[in-house]
Amino acid sequence: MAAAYTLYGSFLSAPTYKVALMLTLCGQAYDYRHVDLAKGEHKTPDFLQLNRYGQVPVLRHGALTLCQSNTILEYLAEGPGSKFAGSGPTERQRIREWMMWETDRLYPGINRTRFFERFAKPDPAVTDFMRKVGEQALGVLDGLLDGKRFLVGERPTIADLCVFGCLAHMAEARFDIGHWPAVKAWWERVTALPGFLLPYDLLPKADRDAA
Ligand SMILES: N[C@@H](CCC(=O)N[C@@H](CS)C(=O)NCC(=O)O)C(=O)O
Repeated sequence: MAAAYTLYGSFLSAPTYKVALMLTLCGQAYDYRHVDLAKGEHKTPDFLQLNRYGQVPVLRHGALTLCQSNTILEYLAEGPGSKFAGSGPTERQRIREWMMWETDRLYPGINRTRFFERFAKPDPAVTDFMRKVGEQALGVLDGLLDGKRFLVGERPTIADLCVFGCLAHMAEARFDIGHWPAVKAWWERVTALPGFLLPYDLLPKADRDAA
C-alpha cells in the first residue's frame, strides 16, 4: 500500500533534506521518488505539473501537492509535526521570521557557495562574493544562538530544522563550523534529536517505497 506521503527530491538537495528530516523526526513514513537534476527531470512537463517552479522538493499528501520546503515544514507542523510548531502566536511569528531570513540570507550564502564550489565553478570572484554572504549570515546566527539552546523557545521547532537543513552541507562549501562556536553547540543539540540522520544517510539515490 502506498504511504500517505510521497517526497520527490534529490539526495544532493538541502531543501529536500529539510522535508525528509521533518517527516523522519515526526515518525511519518513516505515513499521517495528520485528526481535526477543533472538529467533535467525537474524541467519536464510532467514534473512541472507537480511544481510550477521546476524545483525539488515536492511533497504529495492525498489530493495536495506542495512545494517550497519551508512552507512544507509549516504544513507538516500543522499536522503530525505539531511538536515542532512552537507554542503560541509569538513563537510562531518568530519561527516564520527565521524561515524568511534563511531564504533571504543563509540559503544563498551557504548553498549557492556550495553549488559554485561543487558544480558550477564560476569565476572565483563570484564564489568569494557568495562566501562572504554566507560568512556574514553565519556570524548573525552565531550571535543570536549565543546562550540559547534552540532558535525559538526552549524546544526544537521547524525553525531549527529549516536552518539546520540549510547548513547540513556547509563543509562541502568549505565553511568550517569551528569558526562559529554557538552554531557548533546548537548543531550538536540538533543532531542528538531522536531519529536524526544526516543527509546522505537519510536520502536515497533512487526511488524507494516506505517499508
Ligand atoms: N525555495 C526552494 C528552493 C528549492 C531549490 O532551490 N531546489 C533546487 C535543488 S536544491 C532545484 O530544484 N534547483 C533547480 C532549479 O532551480 O532549476 C525550496 O525551499 O523548496
